[in-house]
Amino acid sequence: MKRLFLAIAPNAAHLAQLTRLQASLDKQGRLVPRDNLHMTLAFLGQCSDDQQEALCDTLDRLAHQRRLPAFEVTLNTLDYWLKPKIICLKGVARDPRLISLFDLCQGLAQQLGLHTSEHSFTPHITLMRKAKVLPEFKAPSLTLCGHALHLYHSQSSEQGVQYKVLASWPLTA
Ligand code: 2AM
Repeated sequence: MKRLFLAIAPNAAHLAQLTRLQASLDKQGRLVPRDNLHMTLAFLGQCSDDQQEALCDTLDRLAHQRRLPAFEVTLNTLDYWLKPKIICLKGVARDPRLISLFDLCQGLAQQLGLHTSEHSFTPHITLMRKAKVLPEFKAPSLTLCGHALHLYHSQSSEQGVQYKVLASWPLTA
């Protein structure tokens, strides 16, 4: 079994902005390493090899049929989420293509009997974990263009959590 999730990776320019933003956060928490910054579309939880294969086959087919839409989303608000104790940069899913991609990922997770989100979708990138308080400054605005969907394997090691990309699919403009 593998702990998997589907997500979008920020490009180099966005990573630079996000790490600058992280540097200005109070050090009361654990910063997410640069290589781990991502925007989750579906946390799938523990997946068997069969579930992973079925998921990848379906996404291969949908990508081939150009049914995975590219999208834009603006993340411009810093928030502190009390329950997971994270600080994230969040936005609102206004682009219908992003909403349909989120619905599609959640639908696939449901069909395969995997974890699905119990919350409405708030696009966000987690910047800090085990955070204590929300910093009081205005966040920069960052507009992400989703051009590829990645399947990540989340692996815990002594060095911390590592995310490995197992497969990627192009999103069609
Ligand atoms: P996050 O995007 O809010 O940080 C990989 O672990 C990703 O899946 C993380 O980015 C995390 O959310 C999300 N995730 C981890 N555990 C989760 C859970 N139990 N429910 C929902 N999402 C989870």
